[in-house]
Amino acid sequence: MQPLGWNPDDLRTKFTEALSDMYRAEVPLYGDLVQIVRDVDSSVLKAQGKHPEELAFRNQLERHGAIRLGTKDEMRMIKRLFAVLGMHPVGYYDLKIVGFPIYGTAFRPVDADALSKNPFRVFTTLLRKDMLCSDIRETVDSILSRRNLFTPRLSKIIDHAENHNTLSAQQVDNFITDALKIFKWHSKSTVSIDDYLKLKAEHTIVADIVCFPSAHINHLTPRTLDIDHVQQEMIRRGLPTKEVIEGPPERQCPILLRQTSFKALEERVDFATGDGQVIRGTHAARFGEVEQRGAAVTRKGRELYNQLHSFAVQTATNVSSHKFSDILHNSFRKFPDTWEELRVRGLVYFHYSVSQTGRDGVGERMLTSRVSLTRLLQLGHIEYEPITYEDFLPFSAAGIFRSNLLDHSMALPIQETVSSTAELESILGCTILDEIDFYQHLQDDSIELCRKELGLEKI
Ligand code: OOG
Ligand code: NI
Repeated sequence: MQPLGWNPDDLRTKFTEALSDMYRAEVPLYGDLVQIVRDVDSSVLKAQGKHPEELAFRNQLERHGAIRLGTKDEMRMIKRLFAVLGMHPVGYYDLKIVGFPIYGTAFRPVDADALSKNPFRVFTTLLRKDMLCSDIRETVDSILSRRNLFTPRLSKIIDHAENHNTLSAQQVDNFITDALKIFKWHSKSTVSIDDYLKLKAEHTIVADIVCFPSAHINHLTPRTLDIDHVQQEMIRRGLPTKEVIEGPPERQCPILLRQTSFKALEERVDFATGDGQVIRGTHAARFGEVEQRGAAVTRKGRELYNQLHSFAVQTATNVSSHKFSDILHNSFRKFPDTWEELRVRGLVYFHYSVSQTGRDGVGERMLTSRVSLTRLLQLGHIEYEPITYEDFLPFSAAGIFRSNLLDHSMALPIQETVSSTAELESILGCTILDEIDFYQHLQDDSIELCRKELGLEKI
């Protein structure tokens, strides 16, 4: 049992709400996006004959955000902070594939119960100094050695939570207040305009990570029931909308993750000159995003996804976004689109449960001790539903980075990379959960529960 005053799920929800309020105040356009999502989701529910109030609480919370960190110490410390919120590293994402000097993971809840309470995740990346030239690396080091994202009070609270497994109500409040400081935006840079421009010339993301006193959250992302509709509404209401929706096309059986965003805003930043003057500049990093989630796919499903997606991308160089969507649709004809076929071909993960017929059957002792899953499904003793994908897609993330940080016309070479998971794990001081193993376990556990409930020796 969690001690009074600290339940990681409740704390995560408190934190998510506080972060959302802060971001809406900082980026009013994000508030407009949230309103669009509410309007679209209400009309979807109405069309289904449901009351908008039925829009579950879980659906109204933000689903994810992202931060970019500069040092190993910051990464290590943020891992400890997220652990207090019940969020742990899942999945390895390497943005070197598109030439960005960063890699990272997503901190998120890992058990089904915690996910159902609030699935909030933070896509967290770390600057890879080994990908910078030595002159830039020195500048980065000297700037970041003076930065401390974590107040002494916050560090103490994290120590206390780890050592005593308890937090008082006051500590919880202070934790939220001080943690928010890490994610807050500052319009005053910590560096001179010359250093900013020098780092920006190396890579926009280096300037974004290094030149500010906080690790400002760069976007928040609510979930929607109809992302195509949201995209149309964003365009209709004049938001600077990203041209294409990232991820798979619209399907009968949604898979993985589809995302769109409004592009990062050009914001005013003051740079001190050292003699009491300030130079005004601008910086674009913060945006608003929407996501629609579908089923988690197996390794085989992911391979097929990658293959069909890259085929579409390669075929579609220099075509309009409209054309791209047609090409993507066509390419994905090869990805089965009924749940049964996806299941039989082992492309998607499912949660299995015993049906009413199954429960009745137990009383009547209708089954022999060993029955196959296929047979149990045929008999209607077991039902299934797809498991929701809770993670990210590296290629989609690359598309989001690209549309927010670079001139859109700038093509990025796709580079072959060797996974540096072990290196990132040693920085974090813990293992990174493989997201596909995670879904496999969820599926296996659900089958095992069915076996027990049906009193079978083997399924
Ligand atoms: C993170 C981009 C990745 C997503 O939804 O794929 C991401 C960033 O811009 O720092 O959030
Ligand atoms: Ni995102």
